Amino acid sequence: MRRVVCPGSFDPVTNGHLDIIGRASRLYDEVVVAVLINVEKQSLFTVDERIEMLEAVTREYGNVRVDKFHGLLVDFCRRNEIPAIVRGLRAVSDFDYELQMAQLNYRMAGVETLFMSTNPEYSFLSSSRLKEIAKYGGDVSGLVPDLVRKALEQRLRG
Ligand code: COD
Repeated sequence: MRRVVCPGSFDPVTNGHLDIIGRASRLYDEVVVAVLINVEKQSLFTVDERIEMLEAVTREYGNVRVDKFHGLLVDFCRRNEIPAIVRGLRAVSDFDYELQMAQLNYRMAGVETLFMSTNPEYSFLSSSRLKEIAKYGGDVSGLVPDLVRKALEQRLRG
């Protein structure tokens, strides 16, 4: 079985993430979306809330599983017998960070990283920008699935 992991924070999942996950699901038998448990970073949604949203919006693909991990991504890959990571590249500014991570992951465990270019429709989109727009009452429809938009409204504006 050809399996790949899409790792990230997904706080919350955006249409940019979904575009990468959906395209990966057409290339692989199984895509494992792995949410990082990072106690040092303050997040808007808990890991379980993020997983619940991801499960709901990826259900239609049929071959996407959502999981969580802490520690090193390569250890998660080893435990789950996953030989490759898929990452989205939005702009040159993503490249340095992504290249270092890809090289470290290969060096540590021989896990490959494949890069997918962003859909131009979402190249400007990140979870942090999205939260800022939502926080100040901007319209995020079209940038996130509807259930995420509602969750953002509830969380940020009560
Ligand atoms: N278009 C296309 N792709 C996008 C878009 C968009 N608009 N927005 C985000 N993406 C892609 C990102 O490029 C990424 O590939 C993925 O979606 C997830 O994005 P984020 O921002 O939620 O995820 P990150 O960057 O916070 O994830 C970082 C990891 C969790 C992968 C990383 O920190 C990690 O592996 N941590 C564990 C410790 C470890 O093993 N470190 C590496 C070796 S030192």
